[in-house]
Amino acid sequence: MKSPIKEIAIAILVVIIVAAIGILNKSKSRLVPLEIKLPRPMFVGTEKPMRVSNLKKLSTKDRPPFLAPHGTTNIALGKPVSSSDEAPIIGEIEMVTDGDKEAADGNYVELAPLLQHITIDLEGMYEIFAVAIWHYHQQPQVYYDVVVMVADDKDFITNVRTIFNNDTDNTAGLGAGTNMHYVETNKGELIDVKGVKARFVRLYSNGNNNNDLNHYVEVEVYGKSAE
Ligand SMILES: [Ca+2]
Ligand SMILES: [Ca+2]
Repeated sequence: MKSPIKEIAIAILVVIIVAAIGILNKSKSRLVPLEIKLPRPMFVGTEKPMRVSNLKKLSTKDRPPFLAPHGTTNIALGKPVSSSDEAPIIGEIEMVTDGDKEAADGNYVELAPLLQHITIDLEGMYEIFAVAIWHYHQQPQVYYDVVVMVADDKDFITNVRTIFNNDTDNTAGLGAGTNMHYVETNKGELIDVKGVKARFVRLYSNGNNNNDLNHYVEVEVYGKSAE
């Protein structure tokens, strides 16, 4: 004969286990604000109106918190970077992911004029939630044809997805985008990537409103391992 006490005890145990699994799953997918440490600002606002089409209004307010799953970190930090310009004019390509975002002289890489791109190898498959870009923020400047893509392979053949594109007239020949031009500031440009899975991140630019050159102070990729 079955003991009712034993059956009740088993039932209670089952309830506890189910509840515990529920709490565990919830904490795994819990959204928390991303901690993005900003470099020192070099200017406030723009002195004169800029003659750039489709330009996002420069906000002096703080960016609202960006929510991402608990455990999301900058997975680009210290990762290898390659470039279409193998011998940069100023600086080293490693500066893109060295963790230093300050605007100071000698703290950025300058690539050849017109359309150039850099590619970050995350060295594994990641679920990506945000990409933050600092091209150059010593002075208000707008970069043209900013196109950001992710892919599974370094040659961008497999599973290529465009996550940002402000080349509205398709100058770069990568397809016309719908994102806006923006003024570079210490806040960088934060792209909401919504959890796409990829290993490689490629960023294009095609000079800026002051000259034809391309610059990077830092690029951060926020994600979690997908392996
Ligand atoms: Ca840097
Ligand atoms: Ca364009």
